[in-house]
Amino acid sequence: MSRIIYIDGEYVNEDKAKVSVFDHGLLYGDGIFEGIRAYNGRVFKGKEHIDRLFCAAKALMLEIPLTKEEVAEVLVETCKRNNLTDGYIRLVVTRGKGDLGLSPTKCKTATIFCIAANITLYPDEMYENGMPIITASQRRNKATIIDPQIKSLNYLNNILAKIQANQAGVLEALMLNHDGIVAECTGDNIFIIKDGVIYTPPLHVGILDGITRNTVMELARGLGYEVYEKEFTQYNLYNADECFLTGTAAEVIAVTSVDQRVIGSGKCGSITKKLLAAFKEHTKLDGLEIK
Ligand code: PXG
Repeated sequence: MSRIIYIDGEYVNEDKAKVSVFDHGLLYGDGIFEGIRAYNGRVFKGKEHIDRLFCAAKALMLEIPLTKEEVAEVLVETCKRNNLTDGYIRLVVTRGKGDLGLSPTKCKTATIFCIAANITLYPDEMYENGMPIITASQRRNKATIIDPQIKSLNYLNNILAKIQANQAGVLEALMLNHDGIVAECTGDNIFIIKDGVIYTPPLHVGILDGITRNTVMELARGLGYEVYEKEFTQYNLYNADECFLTGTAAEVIAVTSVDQRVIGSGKCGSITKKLLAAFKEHTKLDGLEIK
């Protein structure tokens, strides 16, 4: 079945959804995106994703040709037209069609498109048993150069780390920041648990302000756990009792070894299991209704 794609004000068949070779999103990675989930007929954390998109646009002086309300409508309508109640939505805004040359002055209007489809990052078995990861030698972008809070179309930093994961035979890589402090993974935020207390790196380390990260912190506090945004090192990670990753695509997944050091019992830990269950439950309730 051909998908229906939203592009620049129209809903068209997948084969008609085309972007110009002069689009600066393609030529220079000049654009931003959001990866969003739909669960149970709702666009999960739709408002939060739209807010983050507009913040990134502001930082890049990129004018989104729709209001936040109109973007919300596009998310819902794209799901509806694809009969999707559970799935993955990719929303992309580029600087638009210009000409050759870096300057965006020739790009009259931004290109905006939305795909509603599916995504499977990791096998089901890993959600039960956890996954091994490695540390990439590639460091996360420094916030003073390209702020990782901007979810831009330039993911080369993360892709280089992902290549290292693939080469090591694992599915995800940990990225340290410029100073060697644990930052995040290529497409997920990281948490550790030690003596019943939950820690995740603070934003100033240079990470994406993950929407799943914020949701899990709230859920964990609601369950009575102490949660701290605190810097930690690989040493702290290797010696943690539990470790897990969060992301829209990854959801919540336990990490059972890092650089061949077994984390805790080597199984998905009991607190991680509770958070996984709480997250799953929460996804059924939250978000913009697809109707
Ligand atoms: N860090 C980075 C660098 C990300 O790209 C997250 C953390 C998690 O943020 P959210 O808001 O989703 O909880 C992301 C988001 C993929 C893929 O194909 C990954 C993301 C988005 C889209 C696709 O792996 N990660």
